[in-house]
Amino acid sequence: MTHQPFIADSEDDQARMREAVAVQMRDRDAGLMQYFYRSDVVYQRELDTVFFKSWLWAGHVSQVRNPGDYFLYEIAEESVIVARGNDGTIRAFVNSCRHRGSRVCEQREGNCKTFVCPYHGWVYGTDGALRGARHMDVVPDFRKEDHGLKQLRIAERFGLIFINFDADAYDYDVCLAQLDAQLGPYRLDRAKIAHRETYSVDANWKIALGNYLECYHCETAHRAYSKLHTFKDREEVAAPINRAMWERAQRETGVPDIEKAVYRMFREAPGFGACVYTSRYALFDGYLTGSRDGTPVAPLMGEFKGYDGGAGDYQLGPLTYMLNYPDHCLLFRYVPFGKDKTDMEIVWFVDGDAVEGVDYDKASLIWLWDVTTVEDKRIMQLNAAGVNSRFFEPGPQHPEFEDTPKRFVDWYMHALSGDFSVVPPTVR
Ligand code: 3BY
Ligand code: FES
Ligand code: FE
Repeated sequence: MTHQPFIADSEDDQARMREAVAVQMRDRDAGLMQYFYRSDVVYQRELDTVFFKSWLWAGHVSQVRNPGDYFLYEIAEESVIVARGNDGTIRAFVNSCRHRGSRVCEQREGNCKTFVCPYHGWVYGTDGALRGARHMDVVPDFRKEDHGLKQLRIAERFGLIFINFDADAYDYDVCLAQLDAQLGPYRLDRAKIAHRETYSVDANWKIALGNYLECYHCETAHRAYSKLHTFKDREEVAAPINRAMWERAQRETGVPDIEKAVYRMFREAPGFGACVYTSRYALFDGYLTGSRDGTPVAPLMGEFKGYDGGAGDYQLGPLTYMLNYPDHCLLFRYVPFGKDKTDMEIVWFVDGDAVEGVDYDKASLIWLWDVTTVEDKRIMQLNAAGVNSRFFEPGPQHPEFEDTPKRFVDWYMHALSGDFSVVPPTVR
């Protein structure tokens, strides 16, 4: 699918952006300069070069189980309809009528036989095809088959539905298959969404995402999280605990190869915007899962047979992350709505057979990550306010604790300047 890139930048704006990119690239260790958070030109350009070229998590199969089921995925000024057609296929369409462009579907989710545009009543099937266009038969050469809703690329694996606005995007299913061993056994395809929450943050999306990508802040900002997770710790503290967990992980979870890492983040992704990453890291001794006191909060997921004291960390495309404990999984996604507003969404999954109030208590299930995310929202907003100072100058990024934000900045700068190439993975 082709789209209109934003074309209102003047020559001056473009020259200024090129210069800012050159300055930023000169010091590979520094954090992002203020310009990249504040410029409207940058925001419009990154929608085209980052968001509309990357694989984005749209939703879960449980939201479109039956023919005619649909939900909307919204990002920036775009709205996408994800629907299951009568033939059982899940498709994604731009929610913009092929007549005058009105949104065709207003409701965020539901089930329908057709989508009827509220403006002049054009009718589309759940497969996106134009079925009816009132009185248009008088228009010479009008053919309904030329005016179906615009379709997006889609990839579905592990019950997770991803979309891409770029028709030439790399085949993401091939990339996701690299995580079959480590993600498959949670059986997310038959899992249940126990809760979802949107945290609306007054900060640029790169501030919000940058926060997720490092745990240098965890010890200062997240007391509850840091009590349980070794992620905050230096290699010398975390390495022996992780090694012991990796040794017992297969045995205790019953999942072969659960501890094997895959590193294809950002520029090292198999194709642009098609990142896949996983590694398993340990909780401190005595903690089994990510709950208030580290005790189980739900039945074991899918094929899991026990707790290994570990958690799986995943990247699924550049803007979607998962943190999966043996008894529940969390999905985090970042969605920009303007350069100063980002929705951070969390989806809590439990095993498909788990019943609320019987097998799990929702408040206990969500406690840790709700508390942690409210803490994150506060520091993201303080960060956003602080970088707006005309005296702000980015400092160095820590070589170990801020290694992932560094990889992000490198990828982002390349994408912004139109370089979508990928590089071979570095051995870690
Ligand atoms: O940002 C946090 O609080 C932590 C750090 C790593 C993953 N997690 C989301
Ligand atoms: Fe949809 Fe006219 S804009 S029918
Ligand atoms: Fe955090």
